[in-house]
Amino acid sequence: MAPAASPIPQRKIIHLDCDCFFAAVEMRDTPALAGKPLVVGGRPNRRGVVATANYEARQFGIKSAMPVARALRLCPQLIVVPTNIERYRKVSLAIRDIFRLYTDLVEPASLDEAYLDVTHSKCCHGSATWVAEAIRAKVRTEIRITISAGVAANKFLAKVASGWRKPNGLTVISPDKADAFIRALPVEKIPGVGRVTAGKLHAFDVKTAGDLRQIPQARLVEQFGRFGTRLSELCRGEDERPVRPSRPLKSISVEHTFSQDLPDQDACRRALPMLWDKLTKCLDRHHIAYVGHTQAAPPAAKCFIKVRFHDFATTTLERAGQRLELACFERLLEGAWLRGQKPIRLLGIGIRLEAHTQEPVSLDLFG
Ligand code: TTP
Ligand code: MG
Repeated sequence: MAPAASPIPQRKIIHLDCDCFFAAVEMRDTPALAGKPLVVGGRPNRRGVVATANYEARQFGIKSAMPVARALRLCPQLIVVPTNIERYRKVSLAIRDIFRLYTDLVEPASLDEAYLDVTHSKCCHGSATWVAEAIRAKVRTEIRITISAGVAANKFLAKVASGWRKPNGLTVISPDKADAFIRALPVEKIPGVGRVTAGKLHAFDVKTAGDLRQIPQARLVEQFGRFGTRLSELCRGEDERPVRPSRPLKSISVEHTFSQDLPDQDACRRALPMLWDKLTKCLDRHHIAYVGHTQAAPPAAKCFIKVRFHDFATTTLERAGQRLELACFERLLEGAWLRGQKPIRLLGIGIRLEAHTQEPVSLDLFG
């Protein structure tokens, strides 16, 4: 019998965004700057613009993309620090390393922000809120800057949530609160709605996402083109975009160490369905097709088995061009068993994701 596809669980997405990122790095590295209004950006006499302003400078109305000369008029005591992008890049990589301690599914969205999918993460007892808090604490102590986070069931809501209590805030939009939250959301808080779009919407007397729901989609498309369709989805809280990891996974595998060694090949064969069940759950999570999961024939895969004998001798056997199904691992088991023919303490099965197969199985992951 073909294995049934597992039901898709409610997703747990975290969006993280550093507070006044470039300025935060500058204040960290030069503590005398902390607490004073500061912008990072081009020089005023060269028509430079503000890359970012710290929160003290924002109180004067200073914002990103504002000419530095104007910022100085708003706040004459403003400190202007030139941009040091290489330094920010290094800090950004160190922060991403922290994110990856909690999940492989990290999609950086810019130098200072990323989406994480922790739906299946076992960290922090499976609580996305606790993962977000753990990451925020680790960034604070190890990187010594603050990062705000939003937790929700999709990327759109998680992003809105991360901006909700900035700086140094955490906002969780639980599924039961999402609808009420969105209804009351001012349209200008919807990512992609800038001043011009907000102005047009206000002219229709549309102030919140709830108001936006009253406008027929066709009307929104007429006004805003493709973005109209998106607006119609977002105001209902719909956003199916997956978190696409930037770092390609090399393999997906599962393994199990048995409390008692498996004595022979038959015992190992009986253990394989349990491992296959675990593996298919991982494949589902990464949108990788396998036999019995989809109508269409899945692409050929490079499958492997790992066997650790009771004396810790370990062997791996792999074969490319395989139909991804339980029987493929049964065949691999025969070959791997013959290499030792002694009791087995650990079995693992998996697939490699390098583009060795005619059609890379990782296609769905990054396509
Ligand atoms: P943002 O995350 O948009 O802003 P921020 O981190 O400075 O402040 P916030 O607390 O509101 O998140 O952008 C990240 C960095 O990208 C920012 O520190 C500087 C840079 N940037 C520019 O260079 N130009 C811009 O117009 C913007 C918006 C950001
Ligand atoms: Mg930021």
